[in-house]
Amino acid sequence: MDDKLIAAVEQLNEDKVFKLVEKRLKAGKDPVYLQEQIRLGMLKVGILYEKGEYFIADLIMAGEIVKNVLKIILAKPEDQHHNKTGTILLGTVQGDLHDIGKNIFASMVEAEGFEVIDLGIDVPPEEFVVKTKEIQPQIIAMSGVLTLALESMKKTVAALTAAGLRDQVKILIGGNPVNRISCDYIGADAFTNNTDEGVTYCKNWVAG
Ligand code: B12
Repeated sequence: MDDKLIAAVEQLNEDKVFKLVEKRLKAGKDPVYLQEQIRLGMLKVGILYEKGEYFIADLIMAGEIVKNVLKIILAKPEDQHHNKTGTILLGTVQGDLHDIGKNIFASMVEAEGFEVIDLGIDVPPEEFVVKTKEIQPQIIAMSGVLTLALESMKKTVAALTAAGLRDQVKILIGGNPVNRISCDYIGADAFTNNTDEGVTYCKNWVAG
């Protein structure tokens, strides 16, 4: 574990986070490892928020720092892939505005050659339905960090089923509150709170 980097994120020390990340990247550290350290720092931010030591403004600041530093960590070399692996329709579900985990997942599947149509945050079920008809993705990936996101995911799968689209797509759900029980309740094909595992699901699905 990279204690220094984790602490810099926890202390919302943007300068230090950037300096440490740049240093680690130059030294050849794996971007996926660095991204995981950032996530661990964010977990500590969440704990301080729960304890009442940090406030919403701190969460917003933490979100901005991480968003900016991930641009450096996940910057991908141009022309990495020429053949499209598949298409993924992605979004943070209705009522949820958290997008850092979603954005990490997007960068990772793009690096594997997937085309990602990112609907952004607070995406209503109907928007997933309309875009699924339009784009015909092989995979729909939904992100949610709040507990309430589980209900939105369930509504989204129900809306896809009602529109007759459910059987045409694989559905992946990701984020802190997802687990086997919620996956069954929602009616998704797979769940994970680990982006690497999410990428593996997507690769396996398009490989048949
Ligand atoms: C930053 C942050 C915010 C920022 C978000 C900025 C942004 N652009 O995303 C802001 C300030 C907007 C915010 C707002 C709120 N937040 Co907030 N937030 C956080 C915090 C500190 C970090 C979240 C984060 O980005 N983590 C880092 C990323 C990398 O981790 P991640 O999102 O979990 O994603 C990883 C996996 O889950 C997974 N993953 C995620 N999505 C997907 C999708 C796919 C397809 C796959 C494969 C994988 C995957 O991969 C990622 C990488 O490992 C967490 C605390 C925590 N411990 O998580 C609270 C937290 C999530 N927030 C919380 C709360 C309560 C709120 C507010 C309600 C606060 C309020 N009173 O207003 C609002 C809700 C706004 C809304 N409607 O969404 C609670 C949620 C409690 C709950 N169980 O519902 C938490 C847990 C804090 C706490 N401990 O109380 N928040």
